[in-house]
Amino acid sequence: MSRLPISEELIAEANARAADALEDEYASLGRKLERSGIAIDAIKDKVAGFSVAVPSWGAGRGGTRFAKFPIAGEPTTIHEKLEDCAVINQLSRLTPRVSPHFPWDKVSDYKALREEAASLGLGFDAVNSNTFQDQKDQAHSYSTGSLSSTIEATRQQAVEHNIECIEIGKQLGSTDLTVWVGDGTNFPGQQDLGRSLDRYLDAASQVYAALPDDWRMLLEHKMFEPAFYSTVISDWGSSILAAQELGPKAKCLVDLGHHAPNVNIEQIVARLHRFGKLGGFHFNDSKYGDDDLDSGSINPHQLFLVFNELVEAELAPRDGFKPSYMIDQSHNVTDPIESMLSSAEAIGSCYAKALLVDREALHLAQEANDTMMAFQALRRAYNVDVGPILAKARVEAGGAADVLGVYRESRWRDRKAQERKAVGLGAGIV
Ligand SMILES: [Mn+2]
Repeated sequence: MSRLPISEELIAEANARAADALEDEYASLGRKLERSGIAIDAIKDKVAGFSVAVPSWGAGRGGTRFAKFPIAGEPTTIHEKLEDCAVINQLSRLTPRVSPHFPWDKVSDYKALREEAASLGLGFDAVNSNTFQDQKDQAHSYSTGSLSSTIEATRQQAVEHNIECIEIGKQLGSTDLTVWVGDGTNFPGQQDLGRSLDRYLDAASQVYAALPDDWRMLLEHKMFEPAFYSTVISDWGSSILAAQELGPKAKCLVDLGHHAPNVNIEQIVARLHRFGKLGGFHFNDSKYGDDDLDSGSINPHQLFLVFNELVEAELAPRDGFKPSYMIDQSHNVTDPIESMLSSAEAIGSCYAKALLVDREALHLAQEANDTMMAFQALRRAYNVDVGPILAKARVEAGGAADVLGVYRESRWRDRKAQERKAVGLGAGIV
């Protein structure tokens, strides 16, 4: 039985107040797009079919490496996190899946957890393993590495943890295992750069061997942090080489914030797709070397250019192109629900804008080396305010025209502050 968290009457009343303005703006945009030969309803239907997963850990207030500042009513258990994720999806209708992280989200009964999620209108996305921090009562420390550790027993422990994540994921209905390791070094000479990769590949192949036929292993690279001199899977080059060596079920996952500053990430997307290795995407934004700001908050144009490549990939799929999209952010100064509502809107908007690109005009200009017209084909789409398309798709699916307005009106966080136990002043999770 469905038990969606926000009152449906509240949403309906707010949508009724916004209906005239939305119809007017949607009709006006429809006429504008019609003049370019674009049917607005077709774009709206594509947007309605688009979704991005939210991470269970994103529902809580994150932190920097130094501290976190909890807010009243923050979720502390996977059950409370699911409730908050259900709010995001109920209002936005863009985030129907949650990506869990183990052992953070461990429970005794995963069948029950799957049913609980389903009753909130949610499913589960990729499962994430965690070998970048030690857990209580853990036999071997990951302080000097996990899948690439020089210590065989530590590598074995990391392999077994990943296989346990697959077993949990099978019960939750997941079909992807995302593997990011914090393995790396802080000093030149600390580890042999070649042999550490050998050890990683050997251990990762044992995880790969445990994948069910319909599963994928998504390798997430990160240039630095927590290791600051070298990381084992540092860039898309290391990632695709590892994925190619592991086999067809191994794909690369691109996190927008895990590159050197100013790297051309849209080109990486195109490259990985060219070789059938683009498996997933983590959305966030960054200004310096960070990777946790809200999607589209700093550089929405880059997000659009990434989606331009993803839409190109959709139109020319290779090797069963089925990217797993997830928001991966840390919310330090906002209500996490509000950040993810805003981020889902930013991500959906860039997808919609990429759909508006006149591909024929773009490709013709590219072939003719007409640089300005090729650029203008992108610029025209980027400049369109697609807000009414997203709002219309949301409202038709039962979501809210004004997601943040209805969320605030619901007083969800205030109400949860009365019910939930307070969060401690823990260390930050990056
Ligand atoms: Mn990530």
